[in-house]
Amino acid sequence: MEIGTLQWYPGHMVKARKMVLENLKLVDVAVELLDARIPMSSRNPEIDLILANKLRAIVLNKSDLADKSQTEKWRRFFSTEQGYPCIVLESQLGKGVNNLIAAVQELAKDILEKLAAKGRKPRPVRLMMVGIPNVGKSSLINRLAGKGSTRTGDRPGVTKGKQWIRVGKGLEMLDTPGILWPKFEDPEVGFKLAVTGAIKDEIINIEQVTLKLIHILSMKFPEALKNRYKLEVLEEDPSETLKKIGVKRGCLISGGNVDTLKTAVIVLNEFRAGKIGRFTLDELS
Ligand SMILES: Nc1nc2c(ncn2[C@@H]2O[C@H](COP(=O)(O)OP(=O)(O)OP(=O)(O)O)[C@@H](O)[C@H]2O)c(=O)[nH]1
Ligand SMILES: [Mg+2]
Repeated sequence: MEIGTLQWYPGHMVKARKMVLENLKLVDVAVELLDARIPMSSRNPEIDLILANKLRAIVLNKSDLADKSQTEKWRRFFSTEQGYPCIVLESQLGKGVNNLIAAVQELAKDILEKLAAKGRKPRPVRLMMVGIPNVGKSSLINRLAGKGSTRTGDRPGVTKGKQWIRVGKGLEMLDTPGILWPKFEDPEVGFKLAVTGAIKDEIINIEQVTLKLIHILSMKFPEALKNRYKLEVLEEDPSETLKKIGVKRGCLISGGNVDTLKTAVIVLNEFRAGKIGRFTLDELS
């Protein structure tokens, strides 16, 4: 499927990568945020290289929008098969945040014990968030920065201009997250990134993405789609279903035709807001 002309600027990516790598040097633990609706597609394929030699926790964020049993399967996959502590989170509401703090502290225990053995002064565990655009990095930072945290300000001697935020006792977080560009050759992955909002709407073909979404929902979750838009039956052709939805929602243009773009925007936004239901698009069996 053609989701639009995707342009990734190599220069921009190189710069972003360099910044992530530089910041990573300053921390003990990286928290890799994934979108629970697309745990595989929201993973930067180069992540293992970028995070090599770094302790890592994985967060399945936006779990409120994903299928519960799928999220549990993914959590087990990452923790059991890949060996990373994996925390299910809703960073908007802050649900699961304490589990994340505990996991980070547990991960860094050895580092701190080694420092202590060398007679060094105890210091907080340092962490940073990494993830693709829109996955919830800033929301999570704000959540962690909320209660009981203080901005520690510039710390000369570490790196000029970096802001550290103290999170409760014994934890410190870099206030700038590492943005990992999504990267894909597989158009299916491109679709999943577009439909969940990881790729800017300006560069995707909204109508095409929505038609594909309607197609998938019609095949896999027909009742959810019917219920949301009060449709008695679903058409075989997703563009016919889109038109029916447009009529229901009064998205008409002169001549009585359906404004399909306006309708597509509504469906896409309602999907992203979880109004059609909770779906995981990268499924584990
Ligand atoms: N439903 C839901 N929405 C969330 C959650 N976490 C974040 N969001 C929403 O997702 C959108 C993006 O969140 P941000 O925290 O700005 O994401 P980000 O990773 O910092 O994005 P960039 O700065 O663009 O890389 C916002 O509209 C948030 O309100 C969550 O757990 N559940
Ligand atoms: Mg952000």
